[in-house]
Amino acid sequence: DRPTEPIFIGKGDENVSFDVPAEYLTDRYKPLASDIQNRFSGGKTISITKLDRIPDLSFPLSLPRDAAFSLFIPYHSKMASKLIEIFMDTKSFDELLSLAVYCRDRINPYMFIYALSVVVTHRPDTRNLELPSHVEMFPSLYMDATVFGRAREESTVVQTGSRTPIEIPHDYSANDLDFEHRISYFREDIGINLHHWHWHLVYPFEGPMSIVNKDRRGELFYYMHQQIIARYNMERLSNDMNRVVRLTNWRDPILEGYFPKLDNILANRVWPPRPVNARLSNINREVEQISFDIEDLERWRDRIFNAIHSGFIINTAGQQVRLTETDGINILGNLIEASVLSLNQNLYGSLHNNGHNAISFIHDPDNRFLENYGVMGDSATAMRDPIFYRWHAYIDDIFQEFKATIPSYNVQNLSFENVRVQSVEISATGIPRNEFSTFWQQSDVDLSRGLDFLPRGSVFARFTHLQHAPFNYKITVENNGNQRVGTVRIFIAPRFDERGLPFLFREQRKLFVELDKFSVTLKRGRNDITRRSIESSVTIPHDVTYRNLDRNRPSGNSEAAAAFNFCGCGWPQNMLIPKGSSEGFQCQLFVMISNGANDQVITKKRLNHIQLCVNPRVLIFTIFNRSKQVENAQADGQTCDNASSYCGIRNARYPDARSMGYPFDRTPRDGVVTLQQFLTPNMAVQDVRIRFTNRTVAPLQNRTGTQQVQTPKTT
Ligand code: CUO
Repeated sequence: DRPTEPIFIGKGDENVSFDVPAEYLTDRYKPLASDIQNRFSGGKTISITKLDRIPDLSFPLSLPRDAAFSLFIPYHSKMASKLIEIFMDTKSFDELLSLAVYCRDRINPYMFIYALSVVVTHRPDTRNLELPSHVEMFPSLYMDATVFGRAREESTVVQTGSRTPIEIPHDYSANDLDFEHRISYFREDIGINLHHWHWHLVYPFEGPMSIVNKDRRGELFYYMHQQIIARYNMERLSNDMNRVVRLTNWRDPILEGYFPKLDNILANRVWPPRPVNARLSNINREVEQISFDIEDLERWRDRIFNAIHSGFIINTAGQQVRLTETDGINILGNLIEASVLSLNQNLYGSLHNNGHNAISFIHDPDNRFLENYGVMGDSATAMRDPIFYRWHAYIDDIFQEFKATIPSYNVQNLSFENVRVQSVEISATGIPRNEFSTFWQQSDVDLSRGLDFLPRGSVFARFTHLQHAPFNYKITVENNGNQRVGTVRIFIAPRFDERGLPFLFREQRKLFVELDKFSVTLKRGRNDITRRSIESSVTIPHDVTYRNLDRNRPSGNSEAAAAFNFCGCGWPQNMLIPKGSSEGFQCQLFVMISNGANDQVITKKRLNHIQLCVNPRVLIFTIFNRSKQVENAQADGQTCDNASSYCGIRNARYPDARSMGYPFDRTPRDGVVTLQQFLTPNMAVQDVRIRFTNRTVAPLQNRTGTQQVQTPKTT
């Protein structure tokens, strides 16, 4: 009399059922239980322990299952936070699994998955689990809606093994009549959007303090988004576009429109578009319990600028808290976002989050048309919209305003005594020295985990993304002191502005994009350092971004499967280098070696941290599948440190004691006008070019977990 509920896993044709306590079934499924069991029996069965007491879920249950859930809406994020707390409070893995099964058919699925993902990635007994990629669980958030009709046809009519991937055309959301469309390959890149979703999963702004309160979280909010803007601007300049214009006047019409072409399968709606010249207005939507005026945004903005210029903020007790050189940026990051760590939300509000809300509800500010939020309302989709960058350029400018109030780095802050960087060059097979080669590449992603129709089995979508040929850095360093540890910091920036004039340092510094950062031991005398592009501290490898994309990937409980699946936060390796241009976009590669003794962080292991995700139809199986491995895993075995520059390190403090963005995060010292004048002997600059070839490389058939990219022949 214990009916079995089917749960599919996406890989192959396996299916797994849960032996669910009868009391757990919802009223709708109770009468159907044995029928369902008959239809799906034959796979593995997993027994679920019945809990004696189900905790009070009434608050998270108050969101309808088919409502659109947005973390930017405080009412929703508080519900998710409550659910996270309830999951975190379960005493054992079995209890968590049981409660998750109970919730699965009751709680709003998007909230359920978000909350469980946060929990799974932060609990010591689950955080080593392998979870499916978000794009496989919710493919509709990441690609053109027409793909799914075609996938349905393919998977219904054609047998597994004979199916051909469904190609997503390059120009599915607009054409070149829209000027901004030139750069849609960046905005709509699946890996970039996955990174953003993961970042916000690792750094939620609401939730239990044990999860939210991570080392330098506010500062990382500033830095990771600053780097997005720097990267976007470099991408724009390489496409002959101007740098993004800040969204400053919130009463003017917004020039950029965006029509996402995405389905919102969970809410059974299409994602609302935003026509050109839409205007922001006061928001008052009872259903999401959200209301604020444009004037509120302006008031918060003015108070924040006031605080920056006075050098302190006022906390809730009415006391002044100084915005110091070391902590000021972290305080401001949390205050402007705003996270629950904001020292005074009454006074400074929630500028950034409500900017997202004002934009995402621009088409229906009072809910008279019963429309959901637009793509700006979800971290998985926000980066598709050109307005994201205008908004974040504005937010970044506030942080820059603060950075201009703290002391500039003097020569001593930048130098490393007796260390001289003599040269830096980059090289790649078959490509001229100091040139990067970029081109298009196709990749496949398995849609079957996120589709709920039969028959099962993989069905792939094939998308085209930017790629570059892997390259090496060669750095020659002279150390005239004793053996020491240094930190190598590598950045790249464009040389010329929109008018073709060389950048002045005060502008160029904001465009420096971090490419890598790592420690080296410098012996006395000459040191030749070689570093591969795929080792970058800002990126994760291609196959980690797309996870199960590899058809030949190791599976099961093997160590190999575990090692390549953990850490989903990280800039996608394929987007490390901007597109450049066919003439060769001219850039400057910058290398600095700073004194490792000053950069080091005393690492205390923390109990909380990290990422991941899950789909109602997939997740629970996945947890179970890995439970054995969890028992055997060392508690802190995996550090997830391969993209630490933008994502931090799991269970540890941010690995660099310097201000994030060092040495470019501050205005230059007196007398420095050009990059050359900024340099100290432990730095070097090399002119480089990024040459784009308009060719498309076919998907790799045999992936092994590391990136293998062929270089196309130049025509
Ligand atoms: Cu990442 Cu505005 O913070 O989207």
